[in-house]
Amino acid sequence: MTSTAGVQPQNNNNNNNNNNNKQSDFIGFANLPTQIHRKIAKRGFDFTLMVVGESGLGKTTLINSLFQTNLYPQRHIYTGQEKIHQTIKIEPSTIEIEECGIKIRLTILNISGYGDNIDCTDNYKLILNYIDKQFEYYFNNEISFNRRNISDNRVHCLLYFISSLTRGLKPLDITCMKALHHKVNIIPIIAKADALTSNELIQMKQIIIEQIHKHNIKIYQIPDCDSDEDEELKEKNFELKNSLPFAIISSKQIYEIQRKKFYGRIYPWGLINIENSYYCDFLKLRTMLIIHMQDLQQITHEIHYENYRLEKFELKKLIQEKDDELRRIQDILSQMKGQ
Ligand SMILES: Nc1nc2c(ncn2[C@@H]2O[C@H](COP(=O)(O)OP(=O)(O)O)[C@@H](O)[C@H]2O)c(=O)[nH]1
Ligand SMILES: [Mg+2]
Repeated sequence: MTSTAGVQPQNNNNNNNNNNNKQSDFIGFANLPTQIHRKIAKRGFDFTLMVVGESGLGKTTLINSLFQTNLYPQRHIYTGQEKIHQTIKIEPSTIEIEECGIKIRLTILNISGYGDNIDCTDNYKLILNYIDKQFEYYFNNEISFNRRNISDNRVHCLLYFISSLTRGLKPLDITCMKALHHKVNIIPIIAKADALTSNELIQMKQIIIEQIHKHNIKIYQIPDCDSDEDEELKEKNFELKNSLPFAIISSKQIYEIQRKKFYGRIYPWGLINIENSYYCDFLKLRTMLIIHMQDLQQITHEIHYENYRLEKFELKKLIQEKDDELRRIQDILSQMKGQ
């Protein structure tokens, strides 16, 4: 931990939705192993990230620090009374990034009002509907003539925020994740991990993993690296796989020490750099999103979207069968009437 003496917060008004260095630095495609880089460079990217969790868990702060921007600048803190009447809403925000010839249209869907009401049992339905609607949009485009220019608005990844103040998952978390896990790649996040000691964090991760197994929740499985990938990446990937659920500390405040700027949180006992893996998994989450962005897209297309199509066809078939049956009954009835 760094001493806070003489550390000044920096101005943090980088409200930059253009392609300047800061954002590009983050996505850091230049640093990707050439193989992955080449794969991604071939075609551009539409990537949609959804962020779900109760109010106040740090979703907006994480998005802003993750993408080094101020996508959601006006934050309103709801009072308990307001929360009761608040409805769940999806707030989309899109940034375009281009680096080293790779274009990404990154859409963030921030869910507000989730878990705020007294009865939250239906909260996941809006999210479910939204995901299905994007599948439907894609499907309709796919079967149309203009299929070469389909923009992909399907939700490729969902960061699910779990409160660090409860021991493990709440019933709402279990219900929601179970309702969504066949539709989207879920990555669980322990929010505000600075509320836990190192031992408590280890325990918390264990409890959550056990609950996920017990309730048969399917979270996103980080894939193994190709065998011909370099050793450093393989090692990084192994660490990522063992770190789930990612423990996150986020901040909107930038500090500078020895000319190095970083997002940090200041405590009575010192200052921490949220990118320091000793304190939390912020960097791991970022790395994961970069190196597995393409896999998240592929799983969305090959598994979740395919499931949707199958369901759609099966439903169509079922409706057709019922229609045929109804027609047959009507025929019999009119025959009987005639007799
Ligand atoms: N202690 C701590 N506070 C955080 C962290 N991340 C965000 N916060 C604070 O929590 C409050 C709510 O954050 P916000 O991002 O608006 O939460 P949201 O409602 O989930 O979008 C703000 O005061 C943040 O500064 C964190 O990792 N640790
Ligand atoms: Mg918010």
